[in-house]
Amino acid sequence: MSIFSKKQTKKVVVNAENHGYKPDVITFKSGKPAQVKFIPSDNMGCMNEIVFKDLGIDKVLDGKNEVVVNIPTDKPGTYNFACGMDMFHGKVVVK
Ligand SMILES: [Cu+2]
Repeated sequence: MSIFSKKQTKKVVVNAENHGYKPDVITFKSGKPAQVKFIPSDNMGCMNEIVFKDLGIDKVLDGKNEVVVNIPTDKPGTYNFACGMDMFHGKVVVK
């Protein structure tokens, strides 16, 4: 087992008819690689884009494939994310 197997992975379901992101707050411990997997649903609505403004990330959610976003964990911090229209919100907290 290498240190890389210790990656932290958390899933977020994207559903425009169910208040957006579930869960909408995700926490990670600092110092270990971390990723958020966005899981599409049947009700993507306008949520077909995921934007982490602070990280310069803007990805397409096509409603079919999971989308992985890597989160920097070198220091504690909070990274907000939103749909492309900035209507639905969530945040990733690195503690
Ligand atoms: Cu939207």
